[in-house]
Amino acid sequence: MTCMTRRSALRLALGATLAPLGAGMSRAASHAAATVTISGFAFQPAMLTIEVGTSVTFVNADSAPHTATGQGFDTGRLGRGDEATLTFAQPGTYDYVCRFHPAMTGRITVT
Ligand SMILES: [Cu+2]
Repeated sequence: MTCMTRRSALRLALGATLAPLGAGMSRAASHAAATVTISGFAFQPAMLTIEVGTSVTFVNADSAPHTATGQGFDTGRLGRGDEATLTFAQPGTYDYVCRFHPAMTGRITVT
């Protein structure tokens, strides 16, 4: 359902969006990227809508460790300043929480 890298795939994904006009709408040329920042014990934005194939980078800006954990994906433990990138390859609604702080919730809608 998803794939992830612990390293920053964000730059690669951004590079892919710079395909010239006229390259068509092939999947390889349409990789988009989004960021969810974890700050103040909250996901920002908590509600995010993206297109299929978009890579979402979760960045932990808090001192406390967090995760973004949903059905079929998990960033794993993110310490201060850590980030993880997940690519959402299937449409759907993905609710997620922080495993350490279950009151932290978010939703990614993939269209
Ligand atoms: Cu947390």
